[in-house]
Amino acid sequence: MKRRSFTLMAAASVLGVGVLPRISLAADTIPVGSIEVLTGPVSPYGIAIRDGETLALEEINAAGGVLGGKKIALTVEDSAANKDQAINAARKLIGRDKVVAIIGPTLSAEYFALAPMTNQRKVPVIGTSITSIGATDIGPFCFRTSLPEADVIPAALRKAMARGAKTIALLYANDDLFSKSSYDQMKVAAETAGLKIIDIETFATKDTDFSAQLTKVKGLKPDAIGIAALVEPTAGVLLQARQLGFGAETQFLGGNGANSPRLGEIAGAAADGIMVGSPWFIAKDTPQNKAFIAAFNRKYGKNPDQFAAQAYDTMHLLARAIDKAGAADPLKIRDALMQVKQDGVMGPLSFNAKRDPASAEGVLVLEMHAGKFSIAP
Ligand code: 1QQ
Repeated sequence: MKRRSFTLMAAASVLGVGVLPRISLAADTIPVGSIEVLTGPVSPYGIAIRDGETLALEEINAAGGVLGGKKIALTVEDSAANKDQAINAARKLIGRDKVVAIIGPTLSAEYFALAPMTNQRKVPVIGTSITSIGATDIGPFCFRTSLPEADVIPAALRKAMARGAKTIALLYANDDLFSKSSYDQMKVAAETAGLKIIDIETFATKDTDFSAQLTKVKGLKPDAIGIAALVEPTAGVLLQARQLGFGAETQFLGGNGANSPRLGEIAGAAADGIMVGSPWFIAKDTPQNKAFIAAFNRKYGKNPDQFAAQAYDTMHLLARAIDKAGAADPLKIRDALMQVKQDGVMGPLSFNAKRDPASAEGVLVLEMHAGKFSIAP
């Protein structure tokens, strides 16, 4: 035994790292990959996703795994919000780990960068936080369980209008794919609903000074302001808006980037009153959601957010698809993904013919107060 492991170690050092784990993983585990933003300012989303999928993975494996007793082995790679790093991670997961499917990546910019390659390699990729228009059109191996902004934003705009808003200014980060797509959807939704757009301003995701844009917007006195950006710049806009005197008379609206507890952590009271459309809410009164929140708290000592909930459901759905496929075969798993259904923490989940979530019925409008979301009254 000693001698054998020495030989394996010698072989590993000649062939490079990673040989031993490949040998020990062998046939009794099903390799699944995940690519998430685990470092940097975007990491609150990616860490929530990793936590959610890991909890689901543990439940699946504890309940006997998939394919008659095989455990799922999850490898999570950090993309650091970098497109090239995300592509390299996908190459590594497919080439080295032979994953049967990939969950992620976190950002639309990363998804659009890597999905043409993963689609060509015929490995299913399932975005759990991808909300940009057209993501799954990249090819038949491209899925998402997150609702596109087009399904979510109109609900928040309608709520603002029901509260009396007639005019809106839109601010967005024009250097990020999600932010631009979120803005496009805000624009279409406003035009469709008859909310008059009186100004459009842009900034970059790394910007910290929004005073020129906000000063201009203030002079125009819009009833509502839509911010299409990731969480840091959204918080930055809100903090500076309060400094410039915007108060409760202005209804702030956010896209998917704002639907994170991180917004309240950074912006504090400046985020009070911002509304987002959301497919999930912590107080959702279903047995699945209550069990999820209890298990998440036991494991991590904190509450989950939307991103954790979506990732949790996605891992469970993927496990169902692997079982339905009857084999650790990415092609069969792709076909099985088109057929599986689940009633999870988000509600009923299955894919439509375009590999987007089949139903957008459960969309809620949430409003932040003291750093916490509640149902918008
Ligand atoms: C996207 C998003 C982001 C907010 C995910 C974190 O919705 O990139 O599509």
